[in-house]
Parts: sequence; structure tokens; C-alpha cells
Amino acid sequence: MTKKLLNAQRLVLLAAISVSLVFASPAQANALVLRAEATPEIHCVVEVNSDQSSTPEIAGVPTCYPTFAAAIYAATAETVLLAEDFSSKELTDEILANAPEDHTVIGVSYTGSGYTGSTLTWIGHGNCGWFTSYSASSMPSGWDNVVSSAIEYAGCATNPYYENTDFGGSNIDCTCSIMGVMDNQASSVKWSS
Ligand SMILES: [Ca+2]
Repeated sequence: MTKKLLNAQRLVLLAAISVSLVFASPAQANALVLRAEATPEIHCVVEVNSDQSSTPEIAGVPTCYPTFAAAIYAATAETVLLAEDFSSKELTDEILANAPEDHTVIGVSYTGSGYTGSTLTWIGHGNCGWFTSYSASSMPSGWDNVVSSAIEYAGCATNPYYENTDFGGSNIDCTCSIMGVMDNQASSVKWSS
């Protein structure tokens, strides 16, 4: 056998190995394609200390998850387990009732109108009331000027989203499925009863 032929056989062998690696797992390949094509929604959770606490405002950076169900599970200290495909707009205070007080969901912000897209779940330490209100004078990392709808929870019936940081500029009081001139403008938020 000539050296040339050996090299050719080696090439064929290498090609066969390469092909087998590329197509080793068609399921994996499909998963990668699906992931690339899917809308890259993320579902984040951030804690807000009450205005009456010694350290009011946002506490820490948001933690994000691939599904709304995973975000709510984390937000509620692993007490509220939703179906993986749970529609976030169906969330109610009743569903959240078993969460501990220091993991109270006070609101959910959405990047899409009509309560769609990526979500940011805000966690407080108890319902809004006479002695409990919340505010975020700026949005957490990645959430400035992207909110297009919002739902309030936990008795936080007054929930204005402001155009500027430190509660400046225009504002819109939500729950709201569209934000009009405030669409993709929110840079600070308040919650009170
Ligand atoms: Ca803004």
C-alpha cells in the first residue's frame, strides 16, 4: 500500500469521525436551533425594602430565570409552585397567599404590552398599607426604559411608573396593559395602598 493511499484512508477516517461528531445527537442539534429561534425571554426577581425600613429601596441585583414559574418559585421562597407553562397574567394574590410575608410579590413589570415578554417580579416584605409602602428610585440593572405593562399585587393599589429616576417626569399609575407615552420610559417606581 502506498503512502499516498494511507493518507487518503486517514482523511476518509477523519471525515467519518467529524461527521459522526456533528450528527452525534440530532436532538441536541434541534434544541440548539430552537433555542436560537425562540424569543429570548427572561424572568427576573428583585427585592425592595419598604420605605419604612432602615434601608429602603432595591436590595441587590435581579436574579433571572428561564420561566415565569421558576421566577415565582424563587420569589416566594419556594412556596408557590406554578405549572411550567403558567401564563403570568393569570397570577393572583390568592395564588400567592402561602408565600411568607418577607417574600410578598408587590408587582410584576413586563417588557411587552398586554402583560407579555420578559418579566421583573418585585418582592417586598408585606402588603402595602398604612405603614408599608415601597419605592425604587431607579430601575434594577437591565430594566431601565423597557417596561411596557405592569400588574400590582399585595394591596399596592397605587403603583406609578415614572419617566425619570427619582420619580421625575411623566408617570402612569398601573396595573396597566399599555403605557402610552410612558411605553419603554419607566426609570423609577412606587407602590402604596
Ligand atoms: Ca426613563
